Amino acid sequence: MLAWRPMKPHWDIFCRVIDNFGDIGVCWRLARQLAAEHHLAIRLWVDDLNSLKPLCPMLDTELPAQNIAGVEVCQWAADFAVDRVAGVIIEAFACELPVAYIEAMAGMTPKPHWINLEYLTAESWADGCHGMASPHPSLPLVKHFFFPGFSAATGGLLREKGLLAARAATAAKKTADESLEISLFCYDSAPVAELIDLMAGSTQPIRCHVSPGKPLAAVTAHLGGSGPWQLGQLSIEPIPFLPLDEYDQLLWRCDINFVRGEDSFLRAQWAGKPFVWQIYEQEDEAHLIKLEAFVERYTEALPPDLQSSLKTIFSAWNTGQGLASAWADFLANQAEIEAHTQDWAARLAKSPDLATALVNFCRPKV
Ligand code: TRH
Repeated sequence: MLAWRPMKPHWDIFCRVIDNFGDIGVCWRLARQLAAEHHLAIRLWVDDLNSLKPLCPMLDTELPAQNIAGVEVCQWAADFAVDRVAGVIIEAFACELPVAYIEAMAGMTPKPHWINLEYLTAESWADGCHGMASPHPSLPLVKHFFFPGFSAATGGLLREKGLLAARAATAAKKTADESLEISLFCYDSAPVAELIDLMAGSTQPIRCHVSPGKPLAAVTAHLGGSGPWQLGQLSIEPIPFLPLDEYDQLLWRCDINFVRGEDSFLRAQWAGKPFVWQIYEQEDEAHLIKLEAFVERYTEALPPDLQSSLKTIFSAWNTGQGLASAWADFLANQAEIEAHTQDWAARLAKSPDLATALVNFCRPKV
């Protein structure tokens, strides 16, 4: 006899790629997790499948729709036609849903949940804005703002179930290696040339893995050629863009990770290794306030010397000022910074993850 199974609730996630990989990185990660851990029928609408391809090589960019990892990945084309309205709609980063879809939402009873998923910030104003309702000016619809964040008053952070356990299991297998392994993922505005010169003066062997695109462009601008390069004890190796989960493995394996934007920045925290974050630049240097808000939170439990060491390296990497002394100090405190980052990740992991918080937020109220 066939067992009766309730239909999976439908969620639609809309993602418009602004630039780089962060918008799609966050949406793809969230979509996968909602499907795998919360057993939801997820459609991910992406306007630029080419930006997802490097993170998810099995994607066929020619197909209008395909099922990967339990997610229906759909091309969000200009001639978007509404075939059904989901119970929960996630508009990622205020990407503006198709007008026809909004009108179809307004015709539903009950009305679907409409969530605007915002960018991650450690700034305290996110506490007050998380969950805020924004009624549509003319239709009977309400959109809610969902803020990822570091405090209990926000929607939390993306973290897959078992992530820290998987990291710990990999760490247990790592063999001792005397070289310092570094991953480099940054924008081309970072002081990469200065970092290379500093690393080249090291007496300890260093292996630096450079991601393609802007990080590699910054390295080649300084060294010429196409690599790999050997400068004294420093070897610099261009690496391919890794599928999402393989990138985690790289972050877990390296001793120091240079990361950027939003998603790699968070993954470096889950990796529990010393990391240096290059924040995505905004107009009028607004990003520096966002950077400071994070660094304050991340370092608040530390003694003044370690606090200063971290503040200095984050500032130097983002402003290009004072990298030489900041780097020396960061390296001198590497072991303490690693212990702190492990504690930080463990502390963050005690809060509900973002996907679970979203599911709870959109649970039908009885
Ligand atoms: O690529 P980013 O700079 O992306 C963004 C966007 O620019 C976005 O518009 C902006 O608002 C946001 O930053 C703050 O950095 P991010 O967020 O780290 O995204 C990179 C993604 O690529 C992330 O999901 C990790 C993934 N990745 C891989 O899967 N493999 C790799 O080898 C690398 C280097 C990254």
